[in-house]
Amino acid sequence: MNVGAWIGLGANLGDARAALRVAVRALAALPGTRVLRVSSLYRSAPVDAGGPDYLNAVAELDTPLAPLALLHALQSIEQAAGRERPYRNAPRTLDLDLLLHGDERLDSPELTVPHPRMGERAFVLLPLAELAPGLVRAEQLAAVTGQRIERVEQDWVGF
Ligand code: A4P
Ligand code: MG
Repeated sequence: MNVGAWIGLGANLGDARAALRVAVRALAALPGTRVLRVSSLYRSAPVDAGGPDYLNAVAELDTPLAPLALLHALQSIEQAAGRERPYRNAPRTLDLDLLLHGDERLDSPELTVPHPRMGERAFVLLPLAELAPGLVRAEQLAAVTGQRIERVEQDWVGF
């Protein structure tokens, strides 16, 4: 049975926009999976991290993949984009986070859903609120107004 899953996409090294476009196509190519919607592209200042500004977006999937299978698929897509992990929150060519997977609640180091930090991050909350306002609370948005973020492009995926 398929479920709705929400993916956070981010990149701040190399051609970040191209990496995010390739990533959305790779998501759409996962077994039985459809990309239902993709948010606008946002430019954001690094949060708890250094390096260049990030490009971020959120995608809504319809997928038969169970949470761990989907996480592993996300990691394969990151690897294919040349992701290296020299240290936590290092600048990256591509980061794919599993934000929500249906009503699933999981809490292990390998996979925690809902994503433990999504509620404190403008680069997740704004694109998510654009697609699904009901998933984001006004207090959460109010708490992240200090984080610099701008919406830079709509319809950037082109598929
Ligand atoms: N993991 C556990 N739960 C999840 C989940 N729901 N989704 C584990 C994805 N991974 C999950 O991730 C580290 C470990 O988290 C994995 O082994 C996985 O099993 P990672 O991608 O290897 O490392 P990371 O991304 O450096 O660490 P982490 O903790 O995922 O950081 P975040 O929270 O993803 O933050 N600022 C801006 N403006 N935009 C950004 O996109 N991203 C980060 C990374 C920091 N600052 C940013 C941005
Ligand atoms: Mg990550």
